[in-house]
Amino acid sequence: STAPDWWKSAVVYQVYPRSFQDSDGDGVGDLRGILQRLDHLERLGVDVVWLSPIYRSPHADNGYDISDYRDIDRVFGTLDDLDDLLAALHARGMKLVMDLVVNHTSDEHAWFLESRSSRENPKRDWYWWRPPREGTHGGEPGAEPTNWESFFSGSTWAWDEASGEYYLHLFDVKQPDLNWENPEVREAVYDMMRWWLDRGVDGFRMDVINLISKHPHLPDGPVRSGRRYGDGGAAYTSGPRLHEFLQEMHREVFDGRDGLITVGETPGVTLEEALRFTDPERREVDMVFQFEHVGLDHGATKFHPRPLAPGELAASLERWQEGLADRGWNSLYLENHDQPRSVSRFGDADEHWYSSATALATMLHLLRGTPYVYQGQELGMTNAPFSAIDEYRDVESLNAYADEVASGTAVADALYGLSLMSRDHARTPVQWDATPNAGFTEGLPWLAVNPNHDRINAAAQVGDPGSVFEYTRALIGLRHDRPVVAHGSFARVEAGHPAIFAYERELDGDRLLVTVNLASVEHDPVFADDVTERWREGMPLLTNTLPDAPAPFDAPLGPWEARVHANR
Ligand code: TEU
Repeated sequence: STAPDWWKSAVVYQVYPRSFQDSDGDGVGDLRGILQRLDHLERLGVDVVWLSPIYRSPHADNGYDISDYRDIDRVFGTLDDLDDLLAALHARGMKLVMDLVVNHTSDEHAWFLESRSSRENPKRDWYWWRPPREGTHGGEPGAEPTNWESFFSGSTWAWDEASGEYYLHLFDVKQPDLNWENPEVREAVYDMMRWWLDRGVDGFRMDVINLISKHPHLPDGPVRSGRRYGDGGAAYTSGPRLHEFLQEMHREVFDGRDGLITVGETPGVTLEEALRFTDPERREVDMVFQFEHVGLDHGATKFHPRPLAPGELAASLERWQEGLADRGWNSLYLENHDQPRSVSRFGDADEHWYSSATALATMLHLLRGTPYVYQGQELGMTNAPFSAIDEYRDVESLNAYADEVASGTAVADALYGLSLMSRDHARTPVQWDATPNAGFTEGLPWLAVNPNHDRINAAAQVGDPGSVFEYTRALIGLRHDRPVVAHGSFARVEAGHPAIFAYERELDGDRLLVTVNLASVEHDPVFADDVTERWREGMPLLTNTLPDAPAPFDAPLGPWEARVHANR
């Protein structure tokens, strides 16, 4: 895997360390816990492990608030543990990607403590400090320098009484935004990145990297009717110097190093922007996480979701396949630590759990791009059945709930939104076995284990050919065995119903036909004559209807049936 674009045929597995495996009984997952579970990852066949943040942190946002970039938080272990994990992954032929959270630090980071200490401090300008609006007094409602609403509710500005100014925080009040306009900030970040690469890590997943360049005038944003705060997105998403900063980072950090993988997390990114990020000639990042398909079901807010129409998900993914067909590269994901479980959200976890989990996996893994598997997705883990607010832990959920209830939403309605969309659904402990804490911990888990771990767990699935795990493993194997999966072209095939997502992949005469019914009802595919002609002699390669014999390519599709045919 020394080709410069080795990551095109790789599959990445995301570990959310807090919820993966606890080794010391404190109820929180840790690095030694991950070490104990490497057989699972190796058996699945993944090439790269991405770790959500394990750095020193007060955990206001589960580690996305970093107080020391060069040390491991005690709850997760030590630098020695990290070195051991890195060596063990490398020994098994897997790479390690670290989370890079440099849009903001923790308010407990030494840089911010200095910056906050006085207006004259040399690091004052490392963050975004601003006086109250003209004619107002700091701390009073409406005195904030802009009207922007934080991702986690409330204003993006926190009043600092001692130094008499506000600081900017797009996320939690404990996550002050770094000022990337200041070259010292950028140099400090690049230096830290080089330090990790020198230690042997293989790349970075860059948290909200498209928010690092703010419009220097910090203009107010539009306010939707009935809302107190405005949407500042236009002022800080894809800001004026974003690509300059990323190209500088590439020169300063990545040039001359081989075998790395970089992925930018870019909420709200457009197709045109994604092309700018991932066009290899621009030397920015290898790929980005776009958000279109995970925003389709958002209503007025993400906590007021709407059901998707048949075909909406497929149409969105198709658009991105087409858009990044010739230049650039897609990352492929349905889940991460911020999203509900895909089988609950896009599938049918109640009536067609196995079929819909495997249908979604088929669709995802055989698209053009680099697939990301989020821990537990390979087991078909589902949303948590939480019904009371004290079962939730996530700052976004707790703040949104408080906000809703304060503005008059009925408690039951606010809870309903969380029951569909809370980030905590992705964060319940990995279900290793059917024992009381699912094999995750000997102690009290920091977030409740999903009671369905008695049915849905790794011990029951690994080695069972009819399991979501083994099916996912087969899909990953296909990518490794058949270059057409990684490198082939993509073309959607019309199949007569929007809920049928059918597409062809082609590379040097090797062809695949992927046909997935993304619905809980049967659909009969209707193909054009040229397609029928091409696939009449096709050979079934994979289907999620075991133990039934594989059906012909144009047979009626049962609920969530998926099939893959090859031309040789
Ligand atoms: O997320 C950024 C982001 O835009 C979202 O996906 C976020 O979860 C938002 O609240 C969705 O409503 C990244 C991290 O993945 C997330 O865990 C962090 O909380 C956030 O940045 C701040 O670091």
